[in-house]
Amino acid sequence: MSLSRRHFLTQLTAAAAIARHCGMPWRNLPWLGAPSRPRPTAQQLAWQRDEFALFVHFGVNTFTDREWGDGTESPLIFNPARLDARQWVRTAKAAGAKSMVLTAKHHDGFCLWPTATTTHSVASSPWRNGTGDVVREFVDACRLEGVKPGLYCSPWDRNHPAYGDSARYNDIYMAQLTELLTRYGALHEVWFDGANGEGPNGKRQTYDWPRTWALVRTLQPNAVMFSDAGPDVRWIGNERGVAGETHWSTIRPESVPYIGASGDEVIAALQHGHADGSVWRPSETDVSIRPGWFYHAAEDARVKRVDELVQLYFTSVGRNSKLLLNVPPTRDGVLHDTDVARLVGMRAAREALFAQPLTLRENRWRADGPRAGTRTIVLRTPQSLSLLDLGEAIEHGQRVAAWRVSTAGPAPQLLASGTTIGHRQLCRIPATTVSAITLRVETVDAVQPVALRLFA
Ligand code: IPT
Repeated sequence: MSLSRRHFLTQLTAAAAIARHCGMPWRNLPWLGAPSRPRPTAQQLAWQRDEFALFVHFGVNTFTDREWGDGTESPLIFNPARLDARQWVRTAKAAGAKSMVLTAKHHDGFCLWPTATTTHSVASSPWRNGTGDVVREFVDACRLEGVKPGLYCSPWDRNHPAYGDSARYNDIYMAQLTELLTRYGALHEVWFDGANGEGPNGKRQTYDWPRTWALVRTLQPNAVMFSDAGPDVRWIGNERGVAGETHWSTIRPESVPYIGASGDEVIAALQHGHADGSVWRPSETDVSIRPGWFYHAAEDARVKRVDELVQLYFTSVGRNSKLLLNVPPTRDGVLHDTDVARLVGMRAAREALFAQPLTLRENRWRADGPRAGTRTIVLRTPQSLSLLDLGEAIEHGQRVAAWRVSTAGPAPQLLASGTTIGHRQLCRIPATTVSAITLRVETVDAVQPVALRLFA
């Protein structure tokens, strides 16, 4: 059988399966011949469908009360009395997170694993008498609890003497990444921070990103790579936890010319993406549960409230992004009780919001020409509606550019409207008693069914 015939039959089989899911004859699915648009790899799709991950900032800054160490810290200060990575990971699970990212090396250059590239690591610390490995304990805990591990390795290194001697430091950085990417099993995400505070008279390092990304692709082919410029996942453009209301997973790569680029146009591109973007690069919304990224006892009374954490879920996951929520371990090496309680509360509050799906009598979709569609939902009885949960089948790309939800009937009442949908669009509305609903979407090219779930 020729490849093209086999490809067509595969497409047809997939279409039939989706048609059955949507309760419509497959031949009505117009996107079989739809113009091709960027779409996620299997790894990007799985990464986004996880929706929520925990970030763990831990290192010498935990012991100096700083946010950016300057590389002069002594390894002797690193000595968490009761480090418990199992507690970190169990907390992540209790919060509903599916993956985690640990800062294996932050800007101060202190390595949380024994490395051959520098003595500025746990091997020179009193912790576990210099025989400890935080990265090992973290990935082992993740695997025991079924949570996907990711690692952050700061390109900026304020301790290593080679930093600024670009060729030499790039070799050092490749060696550090090689240790992290080969010793600790499969990784879900590799995180490249673009932060760099070197002033004009500071050390100027020219990184080799093609070499770096090729190394990760080779050693960890199933990991997604984060940075402002991807290649797989982009930054959202702020640390407040707020994705743009219009939010495309596609982007024009030239709009973010390099990692660490700033300026209104770059931030707008990160915040919103582009409908005509040539690459699929979904966003990660990173934000901390506390004012800082590292633990500071002075911030124990400033941990975000449950309602604030739920709102972050709506402004990230609810806007077609992924939430990476940072929770910093204390100097003892455990997550603070207050943080744990707020994370557990966030999950309970989220689950309560989605606990009462409305009971439907009818739920049908129809394409209205090549670039519009309508979903009509009839309820079994009039019910109170306060939460809309919309979603595109992003495995086929993202297409919706405008949507609106109204009551059905002779005098439709607009309940909510927006622009993009993507993986997920969450919208809270004032409680309204409804009997039937219509969702109308307009797309940038071919139309595909859009899911709509209704909650009390
Ligand atoms: C900022 C970096 O410049 C950016 O590249 C990205 O890594 C981001 O952090 C992640 O939050 S630096 C921050 C002080 C805005």
